[in-house]
Amino acid sequence: MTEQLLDLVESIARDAGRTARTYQRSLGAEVAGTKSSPTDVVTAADTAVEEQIRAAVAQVRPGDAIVGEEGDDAAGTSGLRWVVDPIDGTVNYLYGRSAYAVSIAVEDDAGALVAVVHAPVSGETWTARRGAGAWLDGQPVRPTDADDLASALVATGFGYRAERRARQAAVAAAVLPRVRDIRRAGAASLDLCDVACGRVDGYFEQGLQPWDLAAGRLVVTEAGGVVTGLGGRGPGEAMVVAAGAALHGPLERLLSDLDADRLT
Ligand code: LIP
Repeated sequence: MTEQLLDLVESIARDAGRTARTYQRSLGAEVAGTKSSPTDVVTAADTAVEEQIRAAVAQVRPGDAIVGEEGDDAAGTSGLRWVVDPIDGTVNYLYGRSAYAVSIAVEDDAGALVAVVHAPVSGETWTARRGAGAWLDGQPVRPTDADDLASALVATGFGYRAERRARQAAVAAAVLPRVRDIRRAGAASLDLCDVACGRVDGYFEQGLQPWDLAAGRLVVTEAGGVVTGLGGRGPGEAMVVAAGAALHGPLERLLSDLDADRLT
């Protein structure tokens, strides 16, 4: 059953990616509005792509619930819930940059069951099934074995509100001399997938919403990585820390010492 469900999610994500790419190339990704701040933009593509995904789900699995970044929550009767970020990496998308993804997870009461993160420009597609593994373009993926912060390449991101960015910048400044280097790609789902396939050793960010996190989290955990908050708390808006099993502890302790999950 989950194999067929994953195939359906991947098909819908790829179709959505084609729409996003078409908008980006031909129509231009113009700002249609803003949300939490003047820099928290939404484009016509965000809305169109999410509407396309919602319509596809309603046609094939009408009893499923849907939670998406751009639209209203849709209740369901099946016990399954689709968690959708139609274009994760919206600012990259707006500027014609390639680091954005269609991120879709389907959850049951125990969490994510299947996940797809599809990058329309590169075509790379990460998939995961709970208890079965995680793949990039059909090949198994795993995090690095890094266990030493000083040689770790760590990704992070920053929020849309200036007061939160100021605090995040202070945390990043404290982390930077303790690690090899920092990368800021601009799409949480791709940052998480980079952890899963070893393109970075770890990732942390405050401010992620459920649709930023849901799919990438399953890809990381099914690849053998660890995704938590700080101090034994689960991952969420306060903090997401993702890494291979050996590095997660040192990175989580560093961020805890910095009180990095203090919300601003
Ligand atoms: C983005 C995240 C990214 C974060 C950005 C933004 P969006 O999501 O994927 O990690 O740093 O501030 O929240 O808004 O592009 O869907």
